[in-house]
Amino acid sequence: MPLARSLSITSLSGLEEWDEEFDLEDAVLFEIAWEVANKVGGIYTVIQTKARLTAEEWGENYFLVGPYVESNVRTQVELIEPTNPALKRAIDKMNSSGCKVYFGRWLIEGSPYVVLIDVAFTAWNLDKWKKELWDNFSIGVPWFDREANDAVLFGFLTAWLLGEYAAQCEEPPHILAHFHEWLAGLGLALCRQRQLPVATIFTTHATLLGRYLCAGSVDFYNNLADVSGAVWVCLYIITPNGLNVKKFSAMHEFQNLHAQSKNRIQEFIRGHFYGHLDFNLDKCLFLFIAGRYEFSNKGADIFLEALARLNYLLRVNHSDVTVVAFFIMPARTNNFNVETLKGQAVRKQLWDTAQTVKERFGKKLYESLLVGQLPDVSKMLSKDDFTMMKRAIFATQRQCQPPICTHNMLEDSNDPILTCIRRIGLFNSSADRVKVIFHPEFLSSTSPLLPMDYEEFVRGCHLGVFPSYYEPWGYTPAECTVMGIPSISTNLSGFGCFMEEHIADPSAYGIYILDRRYRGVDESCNQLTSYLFQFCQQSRRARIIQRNRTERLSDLLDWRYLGRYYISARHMALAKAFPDTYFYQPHDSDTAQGFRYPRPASVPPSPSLSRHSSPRQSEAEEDDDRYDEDAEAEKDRLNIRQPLTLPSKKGPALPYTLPGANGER
Ligand code: G6P
Ligand code: 1S3
Repeated sequence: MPLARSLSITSLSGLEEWDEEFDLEDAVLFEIAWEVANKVGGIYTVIQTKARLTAEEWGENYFLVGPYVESNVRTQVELIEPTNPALKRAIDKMNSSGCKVYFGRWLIEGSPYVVLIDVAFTAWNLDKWKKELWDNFSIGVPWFDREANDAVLFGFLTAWLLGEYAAQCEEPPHILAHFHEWLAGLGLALCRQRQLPVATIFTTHATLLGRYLCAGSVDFYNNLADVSGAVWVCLYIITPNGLNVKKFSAMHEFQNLHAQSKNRIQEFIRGHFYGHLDFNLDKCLFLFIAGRYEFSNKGADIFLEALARLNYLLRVNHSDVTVVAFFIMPARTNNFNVETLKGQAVRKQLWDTAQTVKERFGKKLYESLLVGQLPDVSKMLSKDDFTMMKRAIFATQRQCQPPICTHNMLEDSNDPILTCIRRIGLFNSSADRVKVIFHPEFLSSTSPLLPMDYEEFVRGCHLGVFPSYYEPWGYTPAECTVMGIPSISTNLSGFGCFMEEHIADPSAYGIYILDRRYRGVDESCNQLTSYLFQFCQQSRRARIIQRNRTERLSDLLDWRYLGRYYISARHMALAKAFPDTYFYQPHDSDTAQGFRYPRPASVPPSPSLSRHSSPRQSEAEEDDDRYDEDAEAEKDRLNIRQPLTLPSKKGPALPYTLPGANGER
């Protein structure tokens, strides 16, 4: 019998990583998800960003399993011969039995191997497999449900692959299969039913039941006792998701990126609001919400309501700040609308006119200097120049308000965002201090309207607002954090709870966590309004400091740290399935409280010392962004870095008690 191996971790630069001496050599990890090399939503981000870390741990024995989608493969995958002999035999065997299974390298960080299964090619098995599903599990699948049919095919093919791989191994294999979401989950059930020698893990990222219950009229969180145990499990075992954090060598580099991207958003605004640019773009704040279009689950409802209240507050307080709130949520559309495209065309025309006049002006100036004369300024512009400029100005006249929606909506009259906007009356009028732009399509750098990819757009905004009601984790605020952009999330989202647990004063770091758990909707909406109003009252300097702090939290969201939860789960599963070979040693720190970021060092200890509220400070000083940003940042950095040396060197500090962490089998 092989020696039982224990699992240990070591500390590295303050962030602990698993000890490489742990021998996983003969264990093989299959990670199975419908979103492997196939972007549908957040699960793709989990798999894609985590791949590097997982490949580092498992090397040649890590295989991602997903669906074969030709268009994706053409752009993302290099098809090669299978590297593992047993896997090659298994794939060959399946292919000679009427399947189409491909092997390749996914061209992302970590270059993991992928096994891609063409589910449509095996659709002839569907009825047979559905019958098996009914006979063995009493699960019936309607014939017309494409998604469920794909899940059946994918599940059976995955179980086939794992069974075939086990059969092709010369020695009894140590297979670990990690299934993501219900679309892949059937494979796990079949592994169990067929008693395959496979250790299994299942991760759900959200549940349809949760989505529907929360979006409906059920007061879900106050009636949890009536909800079945299964839903509890789906909602409350949460494994934090990380990101690949890109660190810039210079502290201020991400601030420069903010300024560059903000300029590009401002250009778009100039076009969108042509003829109504009666607000100061330099005092304009960009807020946004983005994600799957689930109006109330993602909190678009409460955000709109809070914007209406914010509009009122800014107006009655005679604020010179203008807020532009973007809603980036894909809906069914018929392409961009004419008025929106026209806005960008008008802006472009103004720009071209200015360039032409500038060139003519410059030429005259040059010629005058060449002959040693100072130019007669009154003659520098010709009649033609004036005519051209007047025509360009006339083109900016507009009879309607700047549009709310950038696209022609297919269901305009009953679209939830538009319906709500009609009710609350935020129509982008001149008097409104809050303007709204609904972009019902994900962003793309090739868009004729707003040619920016999502990352650039986030960098250019001031605040991400994600007041979700149903959000198992929530990547959007995490993405903001690693780019140094403050965000609002809720204590009903995995991200919000995680940050609340780890940061002593989250809002000082630009992490606003809305209470949607213990407050009613109206109260939560007031809280959101007050966060937004406070944010609007900050000076530029305060925003810069806050962004520096936000960005420094990014270590906390790095897979190098959060990957440990997945690593623990994998090691636990191996130890449970193969107790003679693997031994999972839970550490004291598995149940420890974790650690907390302290309050930032540069928060003034007393209000009397606060520079931002100092009555003697002039507005110019407030807005001066040339203060010693790096010194301020360094002060915070020293204060923050320390707690990142996690409490135990023996094991990962797990703020959540993982199931089975007490070692029971
Ligand atoms: C960054 C840039 C500054 C710029 C500032 C604008 O910090 O480095 O040069 O002034 O962004 O900040 P704001 O919050 O007003 O967009
Ligand atoms: C789900 O995607 P969603 O936006 O539909 O999975 C994500 C990745 O785990 C998670 O962050 C999100 O909360 C879920 O909702």
